Amino acid sequence: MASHGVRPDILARWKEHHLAPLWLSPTAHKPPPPPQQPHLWEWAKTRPLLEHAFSETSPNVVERRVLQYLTPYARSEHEEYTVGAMLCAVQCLLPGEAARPHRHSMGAVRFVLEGSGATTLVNGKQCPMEYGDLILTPAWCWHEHRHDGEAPVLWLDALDVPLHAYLGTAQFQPPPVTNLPETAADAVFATANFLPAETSFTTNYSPVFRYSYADATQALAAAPRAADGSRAIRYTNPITGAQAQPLLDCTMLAIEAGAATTQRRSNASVACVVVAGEGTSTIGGKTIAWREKDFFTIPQGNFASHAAMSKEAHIFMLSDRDVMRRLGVLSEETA
Ligand code: 1HN
Repeated sequence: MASHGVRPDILARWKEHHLAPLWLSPTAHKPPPPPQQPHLWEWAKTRPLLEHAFSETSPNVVERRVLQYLTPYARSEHEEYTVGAMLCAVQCLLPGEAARPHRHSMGAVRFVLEGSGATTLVNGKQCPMEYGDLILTPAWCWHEHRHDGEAPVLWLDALDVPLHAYLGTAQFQPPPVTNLPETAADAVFATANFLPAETSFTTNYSPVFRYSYADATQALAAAPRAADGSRAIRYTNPITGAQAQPLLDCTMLAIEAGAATTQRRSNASVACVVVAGEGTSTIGGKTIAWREKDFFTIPQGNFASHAAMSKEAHIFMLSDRDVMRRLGVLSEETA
């Protein structure tokens, strides 16, 4: 009775006509599978591997010199994602190089990991890229990268690519640049946190494109402590108060030396970059040790808690919780 009484020839005929009995579905009316395990990409191992991409190609040839952080849990090699609804990657730009302007329906954020002197232009507005800075390139904004510095610049890219892939809404436009917003008030203050009082906004994206690490550090120090003693800030759109980049919620967590955060769990997934310090995270019963620039995932459904060792640790976190929230299915709990 392997097929619950259905004769093999009937099953075969159903299959031929693209029909399948729900009672043989591996998922329907069954408990969900256990959560995916976290995955850690240690910078010490990743960094030398990125070096090969420097010599292997250039942005002139391949649009962007990007190595993707791909989940070990993909069901096929065509399924490209890092965790949940996010695709994360490392992009490299060498001194003198430029990556031409383009735009796409996917929203992206950049988080600088190494090097100095590169600039991302978002709708023509210059955003300097220094360690720990967050640069937004909202959906359909033209963006290009330039580097006039002395040493390679590397940054984390995070995009809502997997969601667009699922929805069939992924679109890409190469140059020439068209419909660039002209001296629009939305972009004038792209690199500041202050806006003229009379500014009126016609865009639905953040008028701030660059959030410096210096500003984030200051905001963290001023943020109230949670019950577990940690501090956290959310990168926000100053006009709406909502998260800075729709679908990619960005926060920074500060944990004092020797302290640990309370265990939390969500049906959203999180991608983490260690910006400062070293410590451990216990995620779904697995403990990983991390240090500066390491990258790790907290797949949905796992309890996670983070502990800092010798000095205050800063962890930059990206979450797809806004996707769940907008759909009315977000669930979060503290142990
Ligand atoms: C992309 O357009 C960029 O513009 C970076 O810098 C990473 C990963 C997947 C798809 C498009 C960029 C990307 C990407």
